[in-house]
Amino acid sequence: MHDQGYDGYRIVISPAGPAGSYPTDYEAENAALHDVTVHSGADGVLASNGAYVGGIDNADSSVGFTVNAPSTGIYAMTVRYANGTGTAGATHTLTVNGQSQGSATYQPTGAWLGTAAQDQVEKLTTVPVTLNGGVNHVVLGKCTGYAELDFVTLWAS
Ligand SMILES: [Ca+2]
Repeated sequence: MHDQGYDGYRIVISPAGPAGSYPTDYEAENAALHDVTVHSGADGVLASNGAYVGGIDNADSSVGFTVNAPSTGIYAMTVRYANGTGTAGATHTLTVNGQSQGSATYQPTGAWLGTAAQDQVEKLTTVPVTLNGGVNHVVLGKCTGYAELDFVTLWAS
């Protein structure tokens, strides 16, 4: 577990131009992590960037993305995830700059990320996020059920 993870270099190069310059990917394993587990090495070989975040199991478990938006507005955030818990759905709380913006919902994917090819187990869920122009803190936190996170992508909407 590591508590750092702000991807400063990516922030520097994030486009400040028109919204059409999106999408931008943010790897979960590079986020600000609290009470979670990063899976890498052989376990992460099937994930984007060779790693993903699991163990989002406890009430205080969270994954915090520092994202840069070209202007204030509503964006679509797609989350690449796996939910291997059989038929049970899962949710994460969604907090942006300290304010609740609802939740992300994860339908079952049939397996966890370490056990099968990325395209077989990962699925995409999309949530709207309202961002300020500039730097924003987007946090996904444990809510119901269980899901692993690989990366999120922000799109102009
Ligand atoms: Ca990843």
